[in-house]
Amino acid sequence: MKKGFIFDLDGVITDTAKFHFIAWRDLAAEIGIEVDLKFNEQLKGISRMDSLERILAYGNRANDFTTEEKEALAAKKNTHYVELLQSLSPADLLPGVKEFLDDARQQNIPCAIASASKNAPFILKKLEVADLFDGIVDPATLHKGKPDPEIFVKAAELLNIQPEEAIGFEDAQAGIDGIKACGMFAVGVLSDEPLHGADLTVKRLDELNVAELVQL
Ligand code: B16
Ligand code: MG
Repeated sequence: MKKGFIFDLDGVITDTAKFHFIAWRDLAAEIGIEVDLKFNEQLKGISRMDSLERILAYGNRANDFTTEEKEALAAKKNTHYVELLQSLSPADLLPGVKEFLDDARQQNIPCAIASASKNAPFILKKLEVADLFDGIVDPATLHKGKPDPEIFVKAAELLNIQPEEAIGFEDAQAGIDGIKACGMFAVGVLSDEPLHGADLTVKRLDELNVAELVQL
């Protein structure tokens, strides 16, 4: 029996990648770097500072900024990103998410968020689903990002269960790798790319039946 569900945020609960893209694209343009949607794929699931480092490397500017300057660039991107998030509403939940979370709640299956985003609590509030989660891992407490399993282990701890007792939902390969690395059952969601190692792949969460899933 599985005892809890652990969700990635961007790409599983809602699609914030489009807002990240606008904010990074504009920031990069200010320092003479052009990024496109294809490059943006590489930033999915990657932390804010690691995303900036990837953009600087892509524009051959990896050594052009001090740590303070990089922190200021990341902060500027985040201010713009948070402005864009103001328009989020429950209509921005991905299809089937609300139904699935409501089913889990009805069946007393606790849910947690394992997202690299420091904006996760704000995003969940805007989507009006914050009450449906029993825990959110604070990414500021992590030593390593995905594909390290740390974030998923911490999410299981928040639910007072073992990783093997949880089911993890992810749209990115790094996330699936992290889920599998701690012995969790992995559900791959919505990805255009094949997700290697996922135990199950679905397009929408309501393709799944909560009662059947917990029997796995
Ligand atoms: P923030 P996830 C990730 O969310 C995004 O996919 C990634 O593009 C972003 O850089 C990261 O969160 C950090 O977000 O700047 O808001 O702290 O897929 O892990 O839910
Ligand atoms: Mg994601």
